[in-house]
Amino acid sequence: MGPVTSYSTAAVDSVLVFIVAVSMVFLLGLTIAMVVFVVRYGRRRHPRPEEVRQSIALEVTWTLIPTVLVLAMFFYGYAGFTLIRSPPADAMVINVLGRMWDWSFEYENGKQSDLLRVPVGEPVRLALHSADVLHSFFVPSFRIKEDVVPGQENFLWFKPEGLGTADVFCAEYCGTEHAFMMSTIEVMEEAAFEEWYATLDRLEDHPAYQVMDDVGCFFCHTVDGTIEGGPTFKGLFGKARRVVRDGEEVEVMVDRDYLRRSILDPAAEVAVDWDADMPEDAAEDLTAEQLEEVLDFLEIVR
Ligand SMILES: [Cu+2]
Repeated sequence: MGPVTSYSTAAVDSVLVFIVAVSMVFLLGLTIAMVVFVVRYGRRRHPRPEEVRQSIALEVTWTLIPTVLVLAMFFYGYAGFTLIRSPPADAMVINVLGRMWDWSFEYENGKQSDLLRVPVGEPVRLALHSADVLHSFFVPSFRIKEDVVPGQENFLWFKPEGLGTADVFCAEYCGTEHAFMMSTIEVMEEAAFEEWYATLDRLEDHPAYQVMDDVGCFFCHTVDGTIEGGPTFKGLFGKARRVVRDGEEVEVMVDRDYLRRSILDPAAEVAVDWDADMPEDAAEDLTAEQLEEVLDFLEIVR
């Protein structure tokens, strides 16, 4: 399954295909004509040059055809551009803050997230702000990109088609970790989104919280950044960390798979700064569904 697309994907792609197709036809036609002329009118077959008189018909033709084609490219492109620059008035507004070197998102109800979660099929307007330098918000699979200029609000809008994820990059060089300034758009079912959107401003309200409390996670792990026996959950998700795996130090991304492995088999990959003393049977009492809920929880503790 490829990344999710937006209404704008087809608008941009059709212009691109049109321009490439026209260019290919001309490239091919001109190349063939050139070769034919070289062979046919070369000195060997045509030792005496001939004077060519003007041809009104020819001149009109080769002026008109490119003019029509260029205008078609312009209007085709302009239609797509207008679409991309015209967010519907009822679009959900999400504030985007770019800073060296990450993206964060704030919703109309004050909810904050590192991931841009949106419901499928709904128009979303992004209000782009920069906390420091020039960034650029780029969603390749949506074919949209916009500079994020400090001191002013820029905008983008999209309407995701289908469930799944789309990558977000910074497309304006903004410092040493520019290449890591990435995020993800997660397109969710309307109901799942509503549930996520409405809950959670208190972590204690998350369905996994009570489960984790019962299991004893919070004896060693905090959600507020303080350090007890083990690493804090705050800000853990989405970061890279160095772990020891089979006696070798490697770098891993803290994603759902890594966290699942760490919970089910704590000794398999131990972060370099920590001792391997998490109980092996920590997840013993969790059902598969609860484990996924715990992962949901760890994803939002920020
Ligand atoms: Cu940037």
